[in-house]
Amino acid sequence: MTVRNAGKRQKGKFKVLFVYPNLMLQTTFPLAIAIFSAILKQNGFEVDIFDTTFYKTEEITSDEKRVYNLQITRFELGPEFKKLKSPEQMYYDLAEKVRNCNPDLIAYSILEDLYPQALSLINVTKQFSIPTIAGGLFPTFAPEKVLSNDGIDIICVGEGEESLLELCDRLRTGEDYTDIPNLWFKKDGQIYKNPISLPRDLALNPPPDFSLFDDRRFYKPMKGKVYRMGIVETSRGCPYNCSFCDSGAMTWRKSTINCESLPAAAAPTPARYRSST
Ligand code: B12
Ligand code: SF4
Repeated sequence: MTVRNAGKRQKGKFKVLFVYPNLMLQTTFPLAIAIFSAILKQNGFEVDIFDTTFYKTEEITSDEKRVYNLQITRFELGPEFKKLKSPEQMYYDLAEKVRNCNPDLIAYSILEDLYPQALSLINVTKQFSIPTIAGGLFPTFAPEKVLSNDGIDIICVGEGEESLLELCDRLRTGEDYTDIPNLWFKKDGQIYKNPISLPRDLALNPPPDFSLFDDRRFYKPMKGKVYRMGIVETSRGCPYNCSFCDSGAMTWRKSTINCESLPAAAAPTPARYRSST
């Protein structure tokens, strides 16, 4: 087993620090992390997040580029969205976060566009020698590439709900975890691959945990106005196979799920999450 320091922190509470590389001010929150946070908390784990949304990593935002290209209507985010911190501060803050949080597992969720930023964040977290997993679309479709990074120990290929919980359980008790479906890991310079599991039954997912995120993550411009909004997942997967899209390439989930099978609780409605319309 080559995972750094795995099994050395079995006592006390087990903490997972999510790291979310993001485009500047791309405010809609990552649903995967909100779901994982809810599942992990339900199972007695502690969860924290480091999110790069409010650092000035680009000259202008992707939404501002769309305004410039006449794709969307001009909009004005409030003054609280103008207080962005520098990229240098981002690396310093991440190191501080890891020191203060002292996590047992660091968990990255990575989209392809954000892989370069993820690499620079991994350069910071790898100095702490804490077991580190990466999941999401990019590790799913470029697993060897991501796993070849010496700051990444484990990759999740495909869906993470069951694999991440199982991994945390086994790391907490010090058990071997190398047979967990969907996870790939490194050993003696080789990559070992576990098979992909059956698709997750979405009805098993608890309501996403929104409390993890900065409140500004719930605001998004649309048609020139800024709305408070969230994401409700009613299906996963696609039966088609368009060559430019990765949805069809996820062969393990070809059918969608009828939203009627979802519990009402999957669509969170408390006043705190009300729509601003
Ligand atoms: C909602 C959505 C958005 C929202 C929210 C994005 C977000 N951060 O979640 C908004 C509008 C902000 C958005 C923006 C963008 N998006 Co978008 N978006 C989607 C969409 C429609 C659904 C994503 C979703 O919530 N799925 C549900 C969650 C639960 O699934 P998931 O994220 O895949 O996570 C599962 C697994 O991947 C895995 N997993 C994920 N992370 C981790 C981490 C760990 C540790 C583990 C173990 C497992 C794991 O487990 C999860 C649950 O099983 C997808 C298309 C699709 N149908 O998937 C595109 C999609 C993800 N977006 C895409 C892109 C390119 C973008 C942008 C980069 C576009 C741009 N240039 O501006 C931006 C930036 C994204 C960002 N970093 O925030 C591409 C990604 C392609 C790629 N190869 O990476 C997709 C796939 C669309 C497409 N087919 O091209 N997007
Ligand atoms: S673009 Fe992607 S999600 Fe849309 S139909 Fe084609 S394969 Fe399915």
